Amino acid sequence: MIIQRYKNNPILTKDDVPYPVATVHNAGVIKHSGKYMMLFRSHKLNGRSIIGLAESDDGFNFKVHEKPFMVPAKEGEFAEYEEYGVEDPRIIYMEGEYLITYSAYSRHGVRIGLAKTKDFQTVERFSLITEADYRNVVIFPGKFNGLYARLDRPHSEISPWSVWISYSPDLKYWGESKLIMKPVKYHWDEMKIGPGAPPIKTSRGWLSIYHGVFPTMDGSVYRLGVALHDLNNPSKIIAVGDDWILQPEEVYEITGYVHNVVFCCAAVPEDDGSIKIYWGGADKVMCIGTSNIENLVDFCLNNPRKPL
Ligand code: BMA
Repeated sequence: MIIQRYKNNPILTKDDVPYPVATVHNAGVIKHSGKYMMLFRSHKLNGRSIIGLAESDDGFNFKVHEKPFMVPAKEGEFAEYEEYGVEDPRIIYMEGEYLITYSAYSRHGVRIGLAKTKDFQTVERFSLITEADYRNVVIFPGKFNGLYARLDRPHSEISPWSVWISYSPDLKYWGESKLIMKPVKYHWDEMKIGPGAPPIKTSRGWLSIYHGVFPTMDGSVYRLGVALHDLNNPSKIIAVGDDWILQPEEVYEITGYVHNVVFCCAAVPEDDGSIKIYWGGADKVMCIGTSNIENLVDFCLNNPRKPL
């Protein structure tokens, strides 16, 4: 197994949250001032989602803050687009601040919001950075020819949902969009794929953990895979690992709010070359596993499938 599940999974559940929620899942995690900060999604008891904050000294044992970190905006330009909830945050650090991308749901569809924080005490919404029918936006923690870059996942009726890249000079206006990775027919990711954790810089390329979905008679199965992007030109995919790196196997991944789901929004690289990978189990609990960064890069390179 390329990922070792932590023996005390799940690491966070609704019972750890001091306000009423039905789930704790799909969390972004990043290190801040020596602590691991986790922004997790919870379904409220009306079925709509909010984002909570938990923190930890070791990345495994988290304590949840008394109040949610982000709830749907009540006024201003975001309110109309967050009416149905805020979901699946991803966090990166750049230029002195943390950038949080999240899905904003409303009667108009799902689009992506970008919020910023410096200290995880206060949060400021910056901009809605896509129109409707986008999810899973991860921003690279680096610039390319002066431009920010993101992986995104527009919906499509004609072609299976795929990973695209877009660029921006200011985080607000995005363009130069290009399709870079597609699902493969009769493969574990044949139905749709989407970016997972924000990409991690390695000496051999940007390592990107993504999710892939396979349709079965019993509903969809969500698994995780890895891809490697060129260091200087992230629209070029060097290799995609052919096999999944994680699939639902434990009880807390097979049954929950939505069964057979492992869904990743975060991975934290450590100085010793290990990596902590966080995933939601069955849309209900938070889990962690560890792996080795170079082993994951080898996993892409040794047995690759075509990106397109
Ligand atoms: C996706 C999103 C994720 C969720 C997954 C599995 O479409 O809604 O937030 O984890 O389905 O239910």
